[in-house]
Formats: sequence, C-alpha cells, structure tokens
Amino acid sequence: MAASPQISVVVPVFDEEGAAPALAREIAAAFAGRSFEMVFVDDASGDGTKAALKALSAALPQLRVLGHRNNAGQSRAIRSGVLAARGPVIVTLDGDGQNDPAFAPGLADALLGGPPELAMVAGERVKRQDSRAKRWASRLGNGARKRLLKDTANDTGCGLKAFRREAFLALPYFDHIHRYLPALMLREGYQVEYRPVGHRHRQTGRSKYTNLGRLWASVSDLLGVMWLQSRSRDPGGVEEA
Ligand SMILES: Nc1nc2c(ncn2[C@@H]2O[C@H](COP(=O)(O)OP(=O)(O)OP(=O)(O)O)[C@@H](O)[C@H]2O)c(=O)[nH]1
Ligand SMILES: [Mg+2]
Repeated sequence: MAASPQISVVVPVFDEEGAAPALAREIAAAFAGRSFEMVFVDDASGDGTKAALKALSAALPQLRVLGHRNNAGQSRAIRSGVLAARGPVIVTLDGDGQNDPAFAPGLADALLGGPPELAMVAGERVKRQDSRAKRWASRLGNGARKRLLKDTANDTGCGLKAFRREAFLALPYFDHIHRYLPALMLREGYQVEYRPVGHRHRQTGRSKYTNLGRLWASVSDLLGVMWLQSRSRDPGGVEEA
C-alpha cells in the first residue's frame, strides 16, 4: 500500500460483524487500480467486528483497522478515521453495507476534478431502502434542517460523502456532526455539491438509531449549529501580502 494514498475511505463500524468484511472487499473492488486505503474504525463493538476485519487485513493490504476503547458514536469514529487517514481526499460510507461502494469513486473524482473551493461532494440516496417510518422521519428532519440552516442539502443522513481532509478538520467537532457537514462547510466558505447515489437494504445486524433518539439529538444540534452560524464572520478570502 502507498504511504500517501490519494484517497482514504473511512468507515465507522459498531456491531457490524456480518456486514463489515464483505463491505471492505466491495470497497477494494470499487477502487481497484487506484491509490487508496481503507480505514475501518471499530467503536468498541460487542461482537467480532474488529477481529473479523483484522483477519481480513492479511488478505487486503489496503485495509487498516482502528478501534476505540469506549463506544463514542458514529461522528467520533469518523473523526478518528479522518485523523489517522493518510490521503488528502476522504470518502465515508456507513459500515452496514447500505451505501453501495460502486458510487464512491465517482464522488471522489467529482471532488478531485473540481475547483479548490469545492470541499465536499455528498451523496443523496435515491430510492431509499428503509422503512416507511424512517423515510418519513427523515423527510421531516431534512425539511426542518434545510429551512433553518439554509444548507442546500436534501439528505444529510446519507453516509456516502467525499470531502477534503483539511476542510473537515477545520470544522468544530460535536457528537452527530456528520449530519451537519454541508452547513458547516458552507459556514467556512467552502463549496458543496451533491450527487445521486444508490442505497440498499440492511442485510444483517441491527439499526443503531431510533426515530425518537434522533429527534431528541436533532433539536439541540440544530440550535447549536444555528448558534455557530450566527457567530461566524466571512473574511471573503485570505491573501498573503
Ligand atoms: N462507530 C460507530 N458507528 C456507529 C454507531 N452507531 C451507528 N454507527 C454506524 O453508523 C452507520 C449508520 O448506522 P445505522 O444503524 O446503519 O443507521 P441507519 O442506516 O439509519 O439505520 P438502518 O437503516 O436500520 O441501518 C453504520 O455504519 C453503523 O455501524 C456508533 O455508536 N459508533
Ligand atoms: Mg444503515
């Protein structure tokens, strides 16, 4: 594996023993022939997720496996992966296999081919393969967030995204920040684009979120991001004299 790959694929996993190894193989196939690494971040799973990935890494040299000592959530796992990543371009995917890795190289290429101000190309799920209740809650949540934050995004819950490592690390961190990346990138003066991506049924394992839990977190997160937006001032660019 190259010491400095062009692309680092970061995948947060929590109790995804049934899905994670197959997903790693699919990602490796999708990026075959490219300069890439995969950084799977195990968030103190109670099942054999970490051991299964570690065993697979003997056969997949691009696979790196990190582990948290304590469960710290999806956003913290993404952040740990980005910090450890060696590539300037990051692609994230959910660890349950619901995001189709075949769409991942396209997002990375859109970012690499774009202007330097373009910091993120985010996926938007077409034909979402989730329950009706989840799709409804998501539609309501996305509508409220878009109206309040004016962040142009239709589907911030989509785990498939490509962004510049440097831009991500310039953002403030909080739990669940992964749903507010468009708003926070725009706040920093970066450009954000969206591309349609495929979505699949969860085949194994259990959902980690409930509608009620998400609603509760969203209220305080929305208020927090609105505060961050109100406390931001735009220098209109920075030039060296
Ligand atoms: N690292 C980490 N990842 C988590 C945690 N909770 C969820 N995830 C990961 O975040 C991703 C999304 O979680 P899901 O449970 O699939 O959420 P969802 O797609 O809305 O729900 P389903 O449709 O039922 O799959 C998956 O890769 C999970 O493994 C957590 O506490 N820590
Ligand atoms: Mg899922």
